[in-house]
Amino acid sequence: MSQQTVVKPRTKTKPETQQPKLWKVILLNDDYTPREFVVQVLKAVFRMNEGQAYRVMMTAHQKGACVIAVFTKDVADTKAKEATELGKSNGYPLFFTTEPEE
Ligand code: TYC
Repeated sequence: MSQQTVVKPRTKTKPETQQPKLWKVILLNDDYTPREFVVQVLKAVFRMNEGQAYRVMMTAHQKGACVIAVFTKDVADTKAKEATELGKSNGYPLFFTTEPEE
């Protein structure tokens, strides 16, 4: 039997995989939530260490807002809600919001 190389036409059938859009979780400043409480929430919900949490809290405190991290939409929404609820259940107006990355 003679050896032949059969070259199949390369037609692309699989579409390129799209990266899901990432969402920022943003901490907003307020005048009532104690600084130490904000740090505790950042450590608990966003797994930050003391130093990271303190810097993010101080940035929000001084500038009005601070981006904490980016996640898929589901995770960003869940974490923002969980962190906001922690403030609410302790009587504080602490607020976390989300917005899509460019
Ligand atoms: N501004 C608050 C205070 O002076 C502390 C604070 C910091 C609250 C950051 C919210 O996102 C925040 N007690």
